[in-house]
Amino acid sequence: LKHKRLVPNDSTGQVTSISFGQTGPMAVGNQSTVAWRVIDDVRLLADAVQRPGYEADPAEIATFQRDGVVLLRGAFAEWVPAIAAGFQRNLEHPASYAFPSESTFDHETGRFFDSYCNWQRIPEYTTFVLNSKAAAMAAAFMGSEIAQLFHEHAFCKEPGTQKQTPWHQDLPYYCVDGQQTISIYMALDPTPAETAVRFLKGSHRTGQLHRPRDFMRGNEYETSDPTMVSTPEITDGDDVFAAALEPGDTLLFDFRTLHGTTDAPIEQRRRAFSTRWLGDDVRYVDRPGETSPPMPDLGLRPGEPMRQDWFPVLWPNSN
Ligand SMILES: O=C(O)CCC(=O)C(=O)O
Repeated sequence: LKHKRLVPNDSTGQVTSISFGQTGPMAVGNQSTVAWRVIDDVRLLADAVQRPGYEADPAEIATFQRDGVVLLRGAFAEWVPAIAAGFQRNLEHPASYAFPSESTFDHETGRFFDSYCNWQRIPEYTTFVLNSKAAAMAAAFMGSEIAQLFHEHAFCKEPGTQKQTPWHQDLPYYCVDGQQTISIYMALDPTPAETAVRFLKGSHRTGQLHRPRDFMRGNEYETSDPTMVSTPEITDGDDVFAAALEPGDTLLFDFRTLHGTTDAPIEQRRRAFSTRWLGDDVRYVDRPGETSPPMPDLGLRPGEPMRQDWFPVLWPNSN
């Protein structure tokens, strides 16, 4: 199968053009463009800035812990224009940012784009992670002393797209393991419930990890991890959470919560911006297959905490 792919054009691994080619079985989002790390030691920057606290509603925390997902209406409404402006550059110049991925084939309509690990390259994202209440919110909902930033991830489906986001958990794609994890996913556009990301309630508590899936084809990654199982088909009878979203509405979900979408056509551009957070019990894990992102130079042994010079602890404030 042919699809759009980013091709490094010289020995630096920098990508300046999108061309077409045959690809292997892996996801297309992990090809080398620019380096995702720009700052040698992010602790210095993190320590220079204070972040606000967050008074979480105990009932909302209980919902998150029980269902693996909770919706906070309007939680980040004031951030929408800035984050959307930052994302626009990423959409227009994918190869200038890290891990861009096009998940629609040429014969399909619309565009399903995502890109991640750009918080050091997009000043609006830098400002959000360093200054917003997201870090304190993440710690409160995870029931964790700390909130350590893993990365951010932005998604866009353009009008005409009918590509389903395959049902998946995020944890099996990542080189981390733990029970205290959270994604803070902010809608940037009005989104009807039919096309919004939806969640299988309670799926974070089954103890099962499901094999990662390629967003373009929907097929499972080839992985030798014998403990992972296939993703079940989610049907109307399942206990699914789905809601229409307005810009700034925010879904909090555990890395283990199964989520995906229908293939209902997108009528209005639908963008979302997610930050991914690690709590007290999260540790590095060696996954047999490819991880998102691949981090061959991370230099950690299984069981070690993620390094704070790459992944800043943003809650609590350091002083
Ligand atoms: O917005 C979507 O369709 C997918 C979002 C997603 O998979 C995620 O944030 O992990």
